[in-house]
Amino acid sequence: MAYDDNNIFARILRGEIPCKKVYEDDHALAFHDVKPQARTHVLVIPKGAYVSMEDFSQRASDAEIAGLIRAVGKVARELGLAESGYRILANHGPDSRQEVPHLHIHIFGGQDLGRLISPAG
Ligand code: DGP
Repeated sequence: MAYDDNNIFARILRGEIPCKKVYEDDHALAFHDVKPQARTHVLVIPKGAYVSMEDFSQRASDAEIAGLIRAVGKVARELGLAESGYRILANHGPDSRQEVPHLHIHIFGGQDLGRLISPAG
């Protein structure tokens, strides 16, 4: 799938659409999800143009990959979730129901998140 320069997160990165920013560095931007699904729900995105983890894991440089993963850990710590715990999730493709075609790692926390179980089939 080709990267769409006009997806909503590309526009947030360009500053065309506002976001509630929680963190930014050379490789990553983190902001609150507009439709939170937990008491704390933040998205961490790479600054590069990657559709999803499938794309990122193939094309991103080691520095970009390290930068994104370090940012996820840092954001979770800065949100005060390191002790209580958190869940990360990245959707790729139709079966996951990925909506925004720019890689984003969800961080959920601030409450008991329950078990991650969904019956197969
Ligand atoms: P996914 O299903 O993994 O593609 O999740 C997309 C998430 O992005 C969803 O939880 C809602 C969030 N989202 C969509 N549009 C916006 C927006 O304009 N701003 C912010 N902050 N979040 C958005």
